[in-house]
Amino acid sequence: MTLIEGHRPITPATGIPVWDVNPYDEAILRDPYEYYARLRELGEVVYIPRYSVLAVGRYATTHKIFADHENFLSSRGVGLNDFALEKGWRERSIILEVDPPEHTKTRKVMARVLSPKVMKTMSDLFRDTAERIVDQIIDQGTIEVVADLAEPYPTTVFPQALGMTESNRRYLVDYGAMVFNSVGPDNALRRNSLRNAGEIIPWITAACARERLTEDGMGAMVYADADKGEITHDEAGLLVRSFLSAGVDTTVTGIGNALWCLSQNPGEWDKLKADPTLFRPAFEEVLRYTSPVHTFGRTAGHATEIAGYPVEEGTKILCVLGAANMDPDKWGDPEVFRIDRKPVGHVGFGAGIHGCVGQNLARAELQALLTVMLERIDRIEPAGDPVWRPNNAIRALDKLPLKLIPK
Ligand code: OVM
Repeated sequence: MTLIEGHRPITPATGIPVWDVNPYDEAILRDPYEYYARLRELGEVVYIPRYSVLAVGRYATTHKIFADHENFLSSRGVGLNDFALEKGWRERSIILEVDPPEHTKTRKVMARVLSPKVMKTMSDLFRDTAERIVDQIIDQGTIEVVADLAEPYPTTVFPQALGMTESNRRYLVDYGAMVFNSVGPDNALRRNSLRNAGEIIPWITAACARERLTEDGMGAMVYADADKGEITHDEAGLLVRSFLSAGVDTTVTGIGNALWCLSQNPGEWDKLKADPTLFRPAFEEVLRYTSPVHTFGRTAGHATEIAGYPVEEGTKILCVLGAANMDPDKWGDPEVFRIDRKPVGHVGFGAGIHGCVGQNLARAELQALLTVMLERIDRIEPAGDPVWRPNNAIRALDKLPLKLIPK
């Protein structure tokens, strides 16, 4: 049988609206809000013939699919390729691309290493590095956020927290782009980011080896759990790889998107400056408003249903988190960025058993950086048009010129 994007084509159930759209069109990836709105308007679930997939964008249904890991599997890949039919582009992740019971064991190890208690031990590192980088950019006056701040900060603190003895900013950023573009179809974005795979994957794999990691970082904690017999030593290496896959691009994007939101909404910056304890709801609102991971998929493990429509075994479902986070049936004035909204239940970190295990680390990084910025910078002003960097799974900036007005 001929596969489409590595999965079996489906015949959608009668009544499911058909939409001739390419969700991975670069124009949509750059400015997705109309696509999100149309997807929600069309129905609970939509069939997209171009890729023979279903897509969901209403909040309640998207959340329900993420909560239902028994019907909607991760082990067949969270992109368009069905791992039951074809091998992926790399050895599969043993936390992202597995179901229970395999998932339970690796998730427990990662949750312990990424616990709030461990995150507290990182706060000096996060704060000191933020001070150093913010001091540098203040002297510049006008900065380009992505190159001057959003990429440098995580690629400095994160490898240190992990205990990497040798780091490479370009490789880490490019590997992240590769991981997330690979969740999409075989388009130019995916092919271009995979071009350097032959050079980057061996570097990443080598960086995950125990002897390349210090004895006091998160990587060593994962290997210590292997010593205790909770996981194998090979599995420890793959979990360290998950840190490198999921921990860089996402936080780079979080920083860029946060500064985009705050620079476009100076009143919200002022509110936060006046009361930095609003950091937490402010960051959750950035996640709701920009959905750094805009789309992740699931695969129907057996015949099931979505909103009453039958769904065949093997169906790929695009869960459009960006659309769910903007659903007016869930959020009042969803297109308004309000730092005190407290958007409880947003799916920016996903939901259910696969919900982001690194979210405490992400918050700690963002908190350290934003706190230092709010202490030292009076105002931030756009200094040119923002440019988005299309990616099949991530909504990230390519360029954000900003003027910093120090206190
Ligand atoms: C992994 C992985 C990769 C991408 C994303 C992710 C958001 C995890 O390799 O485990 O979580």
